[in-house]
Amino acid sequence: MNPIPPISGLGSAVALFLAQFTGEHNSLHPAGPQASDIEWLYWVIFWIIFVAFILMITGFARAAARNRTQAAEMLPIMSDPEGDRRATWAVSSAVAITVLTLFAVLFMSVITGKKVEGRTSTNPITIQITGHQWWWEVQYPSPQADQTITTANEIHIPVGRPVVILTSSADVIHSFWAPSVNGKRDLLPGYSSAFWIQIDKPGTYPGRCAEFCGLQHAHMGFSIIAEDDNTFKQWEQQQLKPAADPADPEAAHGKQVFATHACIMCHTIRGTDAGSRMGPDLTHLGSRQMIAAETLPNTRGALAGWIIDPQRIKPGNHMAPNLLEPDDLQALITYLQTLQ
Ligand code: HEC
Ligand SMILES: [Cu+2]
Repeated sequence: MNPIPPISGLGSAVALFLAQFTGEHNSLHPAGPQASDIEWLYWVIFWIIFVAFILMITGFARAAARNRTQAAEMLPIMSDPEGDRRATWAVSSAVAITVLTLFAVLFMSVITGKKVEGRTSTNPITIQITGHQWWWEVQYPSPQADQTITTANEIHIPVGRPVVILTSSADVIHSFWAPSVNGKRDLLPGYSSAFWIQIDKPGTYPGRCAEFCGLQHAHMGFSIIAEDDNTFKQWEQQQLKPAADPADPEAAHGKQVFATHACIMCHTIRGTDAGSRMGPDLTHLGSRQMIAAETLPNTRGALAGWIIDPQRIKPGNHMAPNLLEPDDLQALITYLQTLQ
């Protein structure tokens, strides 16, 4: 028997467990008011359970110690009305305390739920999130169609400003969860719901799909990027622009490759003829950190690997492989990288 696999399995389990206590993917590192409310409830319940645990273990230990001395002589069963009364009293008060504590916890979770739901604002930012197998469509709706931003997997928001997230799903049930920002929210097909988030500290906050949704559920990440007002406004202005025209022949060739291959059947690049919404909007692909729902960094090499054989990287995902000539592939990537 080879002892290595179980040990390394244990090692990664421990690493995974410890990972909860570091970094931003953590409900105990709240980044805004909703997450702080949830953290408060967590600690209240934690300490109640901790006290109950100590009381229970103490009770067990005392009972065990007492029985050991008495078990030596087998005592006959004797009637002991005084002892019975005391036992009845002890059990009844324990039951009463338990019920009261559970009601208190219920009350506090209802209050916390109301607080998390109840924060409102007259001037929020609205973001529509649509779950797809296995990526997130992110839209900043506007009454004017040309003022609507569409992107994927990376959600930019300004620091300190309330944001309404509207949810929906294009296929199956997904769940939107950024632990340091708010609780899990299911995205249900055919049903839209809304909830609030707010982040008070600039940074990048990771999130995951938290409802098993098929083969690539584990590769369905997103991030919320909280930035100061000016940076957010700049990002917003940039995203509103249609795609930049290719500045050099290589990029122009790449645009041609995109337009003459299957890409246009699934992707949108605003300002070109590509207008399909099966896959992520690529108009500003170059402004994203990661691709394929946080699966790969947005680099030349990763783009090449992804475009040639996305099925190898994320088996079962809804993008087909593309057999491109090396020249065409290079030009295509050059073009995609100009889409800032
Ligand atoms: C059959 C539909 C389809 C075709 C054809 C297709 N794609 Fe995709 N593409 C997708 C889907 C779906 C995703 C999202 C995959 C995921 O993350 O699970 C995607 C993701 C991408 C991404 C990553 C985007 C991001 O922000 O994560 C890039 C880049 C991309 N496709 C480029 C291309 C190019 C270039 C072509 C043509 C050579 C192409 N695609 C053809 C459906 C398609
Ligand atoms: Cu999922």
